[in-house]
Amino acid sequence: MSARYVMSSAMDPRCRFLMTTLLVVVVLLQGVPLALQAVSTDSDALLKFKQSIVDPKNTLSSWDGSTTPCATGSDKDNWAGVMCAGGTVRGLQLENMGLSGLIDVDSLRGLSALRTLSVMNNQFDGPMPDLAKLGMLKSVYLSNNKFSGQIADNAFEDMLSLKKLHLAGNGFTGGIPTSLTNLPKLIDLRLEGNQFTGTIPVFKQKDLQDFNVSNNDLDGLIPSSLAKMNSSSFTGNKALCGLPLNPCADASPEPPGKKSSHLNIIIPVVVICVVALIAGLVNCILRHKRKPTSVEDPPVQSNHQKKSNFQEATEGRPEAGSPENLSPGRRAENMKLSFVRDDREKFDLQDLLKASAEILGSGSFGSSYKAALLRGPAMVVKRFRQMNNVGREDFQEHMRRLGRLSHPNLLPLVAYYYRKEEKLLVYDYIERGSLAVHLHSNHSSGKPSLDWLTRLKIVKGITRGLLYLYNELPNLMAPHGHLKSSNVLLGDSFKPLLNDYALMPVINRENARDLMLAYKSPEYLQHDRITKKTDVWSFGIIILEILTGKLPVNTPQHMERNMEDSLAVWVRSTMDAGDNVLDKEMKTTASNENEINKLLRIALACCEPDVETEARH
Ligand SMILES: *[C@@H]1O[C@H](CO)[C@@H](O)[C@H](O)[C@H]1NC(C)=O
Ligand SMILES: CC(=O)N[C@H]1CO[C@H](CO)[C@@H](O)[C@@H]1O
Repeated sequence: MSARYVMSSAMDPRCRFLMTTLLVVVVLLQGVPLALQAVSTDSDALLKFKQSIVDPKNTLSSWDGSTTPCATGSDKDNWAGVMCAGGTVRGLQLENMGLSGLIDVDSLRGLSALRTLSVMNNQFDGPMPDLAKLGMLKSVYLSNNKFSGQIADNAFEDMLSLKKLHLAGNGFTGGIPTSLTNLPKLIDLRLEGNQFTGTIPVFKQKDLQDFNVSNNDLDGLIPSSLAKMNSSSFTGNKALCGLPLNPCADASPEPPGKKSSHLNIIIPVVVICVVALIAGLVNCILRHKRKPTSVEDPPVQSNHQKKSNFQEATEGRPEAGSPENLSPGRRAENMKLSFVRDDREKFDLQDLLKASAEILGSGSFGSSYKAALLRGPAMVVKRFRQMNNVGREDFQEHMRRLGRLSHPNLLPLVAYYYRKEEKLLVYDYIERGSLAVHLHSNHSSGKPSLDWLTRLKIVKGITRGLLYLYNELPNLMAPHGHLKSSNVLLGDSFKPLLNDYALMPVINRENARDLMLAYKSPEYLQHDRITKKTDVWSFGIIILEILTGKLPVNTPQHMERNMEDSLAVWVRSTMDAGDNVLDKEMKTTASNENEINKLLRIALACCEPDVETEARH
C-alpha cells in the first residue's frame, strides 16, 4: 500500500525505479526460503511418516536426517523404498518389509509430487487409510496386509488421477465403494481375497484391464459391462451370477410354449459354434502365415567366437533403433543406466559400449551380450523389444521391485536402461553357462556330465529360488513365468541361479503369448488362464529334463501347441512299458535309485496335464 502510494505520488522517476527494484528484490527474497523449504519438506514429511511406522527389521534405517531422500536433481534415491524423479519423491515402495503401525496420510501430504504409494505384503492393519487427502495419487497398492472394516462409499470420489488400486488379500468388509465406478482413469482394480458383500456396482470405465473381485462374499448379477472379463475374476463368491459365470436362476415363471424355450438354448449354441469355427479358421490361417516361434533357446549358446565391440556387435543388425543409433549429442543424457541395487559400483551404458562384447546368443526375447568392463566385472546385457506397452513409471516401479530381490538362487538384476522402444536389462555374468548347456551339449564336447548328487543339488536350488519368488511376489500370477533349463545358470560349484524371472508384468501380452513358457502350460491351453500352478508345471518339466537328459522339445516344428508336454508324455509311456527313462550319464547306483524314483514321481505330479485333477491334489 505504502509503496504504491509513494510511487503513485510520482516525485522523481529515479526514485520510482529504485522502489520497483526494491519490490522485485523483496519478492525474490520471499521466493528463496520457499524453494529451500520445498527441498527440506520431502525429508521432513518422510521422517514424520516414519515415526508412526513399526519397522522391526529396521529396513528404513537409511531414513535419517543426514541425507536427503533423493539425490539433488536426479532420479537416484538415498533412502530405501523411495522413488525419485528429478530430486523429488515421486513414489514410496515399501513392500515386503514386515512393517506395521499407522499410515500417516497427513504427513504424506507434504510430498507434493507423490504419485505411487505401495505398502504391499506387510502387516498393516486397521481401517482403510484416508487416501483422498492425497488426491494426486495414480497408483495405490495395499494388497496383502491386514486392513479391515468398511470403506466409505465416497472414499475415492476426489481421486481423479487414480489408475491402479490393489486392495487384495486384506479383510475389507461392506460394499464395494461406488465412488470407484466414476474414476475416469481407473484401469486396474484388484479386490480379491477380502470380505466385500453386496452386489458389484456398475463400472463406467470402458477400458478396465485388470479386474478381480474373486474370493469375496458378493452376490447378485454381474453387470453386463464386466461380462467379458475372465471368469476367474469372479469365482469364490457367495452367489454371483450372470456372464462370465453361470446364468442367474430365473425367478420369473417359465414362459409358456416349449418352442421358444428351446430356441433360447439353440440360438446361443449355434452362435457359439459359428464363432468357434470362425476363430479356428482365423487361427489356422494366422498360424500358417506366422513363422514358428521357438520358446526354447538353442541349448548351445557357446558361440563365443564373435568377439567384437558391443557397438559393432549390435550395429548393422536388422534391429534398428538400438541405443547406439542415437545421435551423439543425445547419447550422453539418454544412455544413463538406472541401478536397482546399492551394492554395485556404478557404470554407464557408455562404459559398456566401450567394453569388448560377445554375442552370447539369442534367447526367446532377443540377443544377449557379454560386456567386460575395463575396470570391473563382466556383465550380461539383455535386450528386450517386447516391453513397449508398459509406461516409464510402471517399468521403473517393477524394476525396482526386482532389484530388491536377493536370494542365493536368483541371478540379480543390476541395472536397466529405459527407452520407449527398447529396454536393456543388465545382469551379472555367470561363467559356467546354463543348465541346458550342461545337460544337452557337454556330452559332445567331451566334458563330464552332471552326476546325480549335482543334479539333486540343482533341483533343490531351483526349488528354493522359486519358493522365494512365490513369497516375495505374491501378487504375480506366475512369479517366474519363464522357467526352463536355459534360464537356469550354474554358478560356483553348480549352484543354480534363476534368470528371466518375474518379467510377465512388463512383457507385452501379445508377445508373451508367443514367447513365454507360462503360456504353454495346460492351464493356459485348456482354460486360457495363468495361475499360481503354472510355474509348478514348468518346474516339473525341468526336473524331468534333469533326470532324463532329454530336451522337452526336441523337434523344431513344435507347432502343436502343447509339445512342451511331450517329455512328460514320453516319460509316462516309457515307464508304463517298463523301460528306463533316466539319463545314463547320471551314473545311478542301486543305493540312490529310490531317491531318484521319488523325485521322478514328484516331477510327474507337477506336470499333471489335467488341470482339474491337478486342482484336487
Ligand atoms: C483373480 O484372483 C484369483 C485369486 O483370488 C486368481 O485365482 C485368479 O486367477 C485371478 N483372475 C484374474 C483374471 O486375475
Ligand atoms: C488376466 C488373464 O488371465 N486374462 C485372460 C482372460 O482371458 C482372455 C481370453 O480368454 C485372455 O486373452 C486373457 O489373457
